Amino acid sequence: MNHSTGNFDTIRDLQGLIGESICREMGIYPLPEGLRISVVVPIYNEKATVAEIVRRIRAVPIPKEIILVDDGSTDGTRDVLAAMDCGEDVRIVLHERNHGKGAALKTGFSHVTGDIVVIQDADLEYDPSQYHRLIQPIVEGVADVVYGSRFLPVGPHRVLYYWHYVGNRLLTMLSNMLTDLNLTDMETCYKVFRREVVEAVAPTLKEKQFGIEPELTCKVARRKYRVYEVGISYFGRTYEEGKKIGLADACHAFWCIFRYWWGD
Ligand SMILES: Nc1nc2c(ncn2[C@@H]2O[C@H](COP(=O)(O)OP(=O)(O)OP(=O)(O)O)[C@@H](O)[C@H]2O)c(=O)[nH]1
Ligand SMILES: [Mg+2]
Repeated sequence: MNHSTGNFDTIRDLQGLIGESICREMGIYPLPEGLRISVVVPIYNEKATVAEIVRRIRAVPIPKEIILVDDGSTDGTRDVLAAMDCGEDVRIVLHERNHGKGAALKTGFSHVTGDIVVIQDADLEYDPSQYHRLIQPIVEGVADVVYGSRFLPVGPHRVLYYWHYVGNRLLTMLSNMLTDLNLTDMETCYKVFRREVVEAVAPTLKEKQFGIEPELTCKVARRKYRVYEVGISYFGRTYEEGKKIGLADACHAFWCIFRYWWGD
């Protein structure tokens, strides 16, 4: 189903057929004229998935720019990027050496020009087909920020590490206690912002690695932006399949929750 403005009539027909509220529930709604999203993709050693994630992002029928930030990959990801048949919608930015996901995001944020900014990991854990539902609260004017939650029941979820799940829940709970937000998944990759939010927050970002997730969350809460959550499906990968985040990252995230609660 193409939801873009070009198919405005099809969407209106569908709304007439099954009702506007059911369409909205399914993430089927006409996009505002001229709307464009910016998808920021931090990439570190993702040779096996980077071409496919770009293909999937481009397949989403929403006008967009894609900003690929290669964070000093050494596994051949750069060769894949160099060989990629990129259109004008794709911009590739290279870090000479590895700095971490937070640094890659900050670089990506400095290039965005779209109305809505979506963070997209380069592995295939998060599926771009969910963009319509993710941006919907912003398009409808009720949200400034949307988090895609793996813990709200929508779509398929790969059953994986229990202790990883417990760690995620603990970090989210602690973050909630200090920010007074009732999020269910603070650590999600799918964080979506009105561009104005990124312009206000990005210059202040300090965390170069995975501490970026609690830092972003704390700074959004502190500035009193309107935050929504949307349930997403999740196709987690194992460490053997390339997952890199570990206990040290969880401990650092724990520390960051306090640090950014204490002050910007
Ligand atoms: N691990 C890691 N990832 C980076 C780095 N720089 C950019 N990235 C990208 O950041 C994204 C997230 O990294 P992952 O290793 O998938 O970790 P994760 O998916 O957040 O971990 P989970 O929450 O457990 O799913 C991926 O697209 C990475 O390629 C870096 O220095 N280290
Ligand atoms: Mg991942």
